Amino acid sequence: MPSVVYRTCTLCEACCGIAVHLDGGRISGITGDEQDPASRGYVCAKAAALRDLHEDPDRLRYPMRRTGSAWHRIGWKEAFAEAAAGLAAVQREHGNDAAAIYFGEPFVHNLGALLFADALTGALATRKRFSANSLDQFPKQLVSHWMYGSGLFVSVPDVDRTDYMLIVGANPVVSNGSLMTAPNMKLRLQEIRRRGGKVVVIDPRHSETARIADEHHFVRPGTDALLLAALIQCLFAQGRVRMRHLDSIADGLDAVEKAVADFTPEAVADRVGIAAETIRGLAHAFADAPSAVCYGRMGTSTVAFGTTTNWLVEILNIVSGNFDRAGGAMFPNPPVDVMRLQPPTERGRWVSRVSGTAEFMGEVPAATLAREIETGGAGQVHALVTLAGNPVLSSPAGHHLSDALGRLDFMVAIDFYLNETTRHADIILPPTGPLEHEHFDMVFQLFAVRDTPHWSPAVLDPAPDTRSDADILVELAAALYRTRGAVGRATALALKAIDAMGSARVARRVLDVALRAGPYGNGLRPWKPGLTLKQLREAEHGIDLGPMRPCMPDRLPARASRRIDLAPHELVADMHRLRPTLRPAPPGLVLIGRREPRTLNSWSHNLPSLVTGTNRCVLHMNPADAEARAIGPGDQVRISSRVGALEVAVRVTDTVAAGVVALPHGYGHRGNGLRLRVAAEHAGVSMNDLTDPAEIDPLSGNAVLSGIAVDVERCTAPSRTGVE
Ligand SMILES: Nc1nc2c(c(=O)[nH]1)N[C@H]1C(S)=C(S)[C@@H](COP(=O)(O)OP(=O)(O)OC[C@H]3O[C@@H](n4cnc5c(=O)[nH]c(N)nc54)[C@H](O)[C@@H]3O)O[C@H]1N2
Ligand SMILES: Nc1nc2c(c(=O)[nH]1)N[C@H]1C(S)=C(S)[C@@H](COP(=O)(O)OP(=O)(O)OC[C@H]3O[C@@H](n4cnc5c(=O)[nH]c(N)nc54)[C@H](O)[C@@H]3O)O[C@H]1N2
Ligand code: SF4
Ligand SMILES: [Mo]
Repeated sequence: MPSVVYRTCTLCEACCGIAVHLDGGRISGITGDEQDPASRGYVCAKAAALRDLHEDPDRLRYPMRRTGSAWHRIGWKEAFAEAAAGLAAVQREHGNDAAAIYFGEPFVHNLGALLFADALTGALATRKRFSANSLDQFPKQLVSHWMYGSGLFVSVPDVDRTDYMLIVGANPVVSNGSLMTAPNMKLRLQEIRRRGGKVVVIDPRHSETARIADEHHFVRPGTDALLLAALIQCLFAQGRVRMRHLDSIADGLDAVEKAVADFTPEAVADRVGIAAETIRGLAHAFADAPSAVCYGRMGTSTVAFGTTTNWLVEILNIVSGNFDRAGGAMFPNPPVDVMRLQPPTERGRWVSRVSGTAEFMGEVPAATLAREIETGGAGQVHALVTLAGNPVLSSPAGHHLSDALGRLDFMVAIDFYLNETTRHADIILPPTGPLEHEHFDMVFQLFAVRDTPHWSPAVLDPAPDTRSDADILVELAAALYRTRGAVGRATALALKAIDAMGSARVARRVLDVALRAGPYGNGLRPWKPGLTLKQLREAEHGIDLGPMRPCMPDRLPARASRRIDLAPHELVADMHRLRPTLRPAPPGLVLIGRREPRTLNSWSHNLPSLVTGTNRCVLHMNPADAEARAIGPGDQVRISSRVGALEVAVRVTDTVAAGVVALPHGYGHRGNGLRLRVAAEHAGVSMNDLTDPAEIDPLSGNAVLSGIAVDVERCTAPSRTGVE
């Protein structure tokens, strides 16, 4: 009997509504859900690939143990016991911090994993926590932590109502938006223009987003802080600063004015690569628009001044009067108010022993994981657990990290692929796939341009004797406590209760309580009406709770005394580090990344429907740079940086600025011991064999993945690469 199950796609932050068509217990197709209030039928090519993922013969379903280079299936009980024994042995010998844990990106798309991760981190009790957060958006979160009082209180562009959107270092037409849950960004941007507004893109690439914008300006990678400071300086100089209702709740405006005073358009123009007059024009247009919003993403984050750049984005929105108002930068009102359910975010309770970076939200920089393994002494990492992460391809100098993982005493991977990272594990604990368990997008509601909660039922029954991420986390934690013999009474009881009820039922209970306690709930007063899980489950296409609403100062996190700190001293001080960068840029090429519509970080290349067509792992190079190096279209080149070198085919294109080359990340499916048969045929090379782990944003610890100094030269051997 054909049937349809409605849910959300969990592959990226857009959280589109999908309709999964079933026929005889098999997926016959996946289409956009026309009735989903947020995505209204839109899906990208990746949604259909959820079927490939479900059916992928390479996807692991049962625990595996490695002996030398051979893998054998083992039972779950044995797997948990061995995993716990291996981790406990390392911790017994070297202390708790000798075992590290790395959380990857898909972790935040997985309700069960999110809810039960604390079971495992509690059992491991280690300060060596790493995650993709510090390869991505930590700068933005640290700015929120300092300015508003919580790293979970993040401003989001009100794309549906703005009259002017300044997009800095983001390519939402391809990425489908990030820290901005807004499906079908192409249409949303086109609608800005249709209602008479303007879209302006600042990017060293003439990106797919730039292609549909009114204006695009090439910028020298890593210099956005200078550009933003100049825009803000213009607003002060021209008396266009409008604080509106923030006047009485924001501190430090004078300090901001002083901090940007030297960064005039004339002072920054050469370094940024945009004429002073153009910068001034941008400032005017932004200030004069009925509403405007500046939105910055990866290009503002994964750079040496990531935190300062993200601060200046907030400041531009605030001082132009576009903060906490329709069409500006606003705050969602998520139905599960994660921020209020969590302890306040913290920074600096300890520092990384290898980089000196302050811990933020319990994490130290992912870029330093290899160094933690290689540097002897107290706190050296000897064991690792990865959960939904592939840091060998996603973190700087991944090739070095791969070597370091090979030297660990013990490693456990919670992942369903045997890939570049998990092949180093001793035990792999594979979870069920996304369509085999229930889901609710708790994290992405924090960034949604409309509050549209959506319950996702499981589409298919999991195969017999398989486990969800939630089950694995709980059972591994219980096994660790058993091995150690030391467990508090409350923890023992909690784990027992979860085991008895089943993690999925516990997750539902927790979610129901969280919804009732949230802004649309009944405040946990059963006699009052309000949003419950039952209502959410009955609304199979999701519920539309409306657009973002002004919320200042009521929703400012309590710890910030309901005030905004415009000028956190660390950021004001960082402007002194920024000043010397006004000097002319060093000569030579810099490397940036490039996301492709049919990729998803490192783990989409084994899905046949996403790897059809031409080879996408090619280096884009400006014609002037190619000519200067006698490089022709399709030539094979050697690209080298301080930490590594690789060979790749070139595409000569004026879509990248002169002086800039662009390569996608997430490729490089080479080496022994992988079980990625489709990806192996599209192996490509890993951009992160060139990125430098020594380069981090010192404030947030975020990796620098953009603007890497490289040399490119033509390979002497003739080559036929098929690229034009
Ligand atoms: N050079 C460069 N490097 C980058 C970036 C860049 O732009 N340029 N981008 C960075 C960014 S933004 C990010 S977020 C990181 C991502 O970095 P990572 O999270 O480390 O890497 P992913 O490629 O997302 O790998 C995800 C892993 O999770 C597994 N997985 C998928 N779903 C599940 C699940 O439900 N449960 C479990 N247990 N496992 C699952 C997959 O098999 C895969 O092994 O990469 C960063 N690295
Ligand atoms: N198709 C696809 N979609 C994805 C992903 C994917 O791998 N594939 N990954 C998902 C993830 S994990 C994330 S975090 C999001 C990221 O979402 P986005 O940030 O929107 O995606 P990116 O493609 O990294 O966009 C960064 C843009 O910044 C530009 N850039 C690079 N350096 C600089 C700079 O110094 N200054 C300026 N102004 N611009 C710069 C790049 O050319 C690029 O256009 O995408 C998500 N969506
Ligand atoms: S845009 Fe993202 S959420 Fe939407 S269908 Fe594509 S991958 Fe899934
Ligand atoms: Mo990301």
